[in-house]
Amino acid sequence: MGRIVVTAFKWVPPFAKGLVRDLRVRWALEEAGLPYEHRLIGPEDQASAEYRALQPFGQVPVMMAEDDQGSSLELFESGAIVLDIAERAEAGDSLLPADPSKRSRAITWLFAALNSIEPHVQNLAGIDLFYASEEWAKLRRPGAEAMVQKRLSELATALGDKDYLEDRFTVGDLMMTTVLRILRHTDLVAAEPMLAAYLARCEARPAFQRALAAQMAVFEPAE
Ligand SMILES: N[C@@H](CCC(=O)N[C@@H](CS)C(=O)NCC(=O)O)C(=O)O
Repeated sequence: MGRIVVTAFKWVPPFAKGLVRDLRVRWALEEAGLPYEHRLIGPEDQASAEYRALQPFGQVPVMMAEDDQGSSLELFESGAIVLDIAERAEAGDSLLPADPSKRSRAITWLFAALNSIEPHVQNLAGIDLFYASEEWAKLRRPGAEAMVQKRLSELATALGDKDYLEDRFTVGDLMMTTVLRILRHTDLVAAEPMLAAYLARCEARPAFQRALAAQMAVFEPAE
């Protein structure tokens, strides 16, 4: 793989620092040992026709990758990007097992993170971070929180006493970790000790720490 560029925001409010979804892509690239650059964007870029051609919704992340022959690939959606990286990193077996059945199980967890857990987590985070003072949000919050608790309890049961969702760290754990992190303003993950330990285990990975430091360095540059 040739040059890799990932889009990220120049600025975000404090509640989003360390959670912006380019973190997923940075982490996958770090796990795969693929060097990358970032392109920092702001609201004008998000609205531009040029950026919309790369990301129809004006969001981050986008990954632009050139292959060694010079042809380029532009991808959006963090799940699709992370999977693409995992497939390219196959030789290193770093994010997806080589065995086809184990590979499908890992991909299943990636979808579970994005499709069965994140919508509920995002719903609660949206209520708390954007609408907390609205009357409707106060009424809706208990139900939204209960749904997250239910999903976390179910996830904790599936994890059991394993270190990872399958028998080793995969792209599914990477995505699940970034989804659980969205709840950091609550004590919901802490209320599930096995899940809290799992989250800490995944976050302790050196590749995660490098990815997080790279995102945070944009928002809080060293003096
Ligand atoms: N499903 C998309 C969601 C991307 C997303 O929500 N990006 C946020 C940052 S974490 C964003 O760009 N928000 C600004 C906006 O929606 O205008 C993905 O996973 O890539």
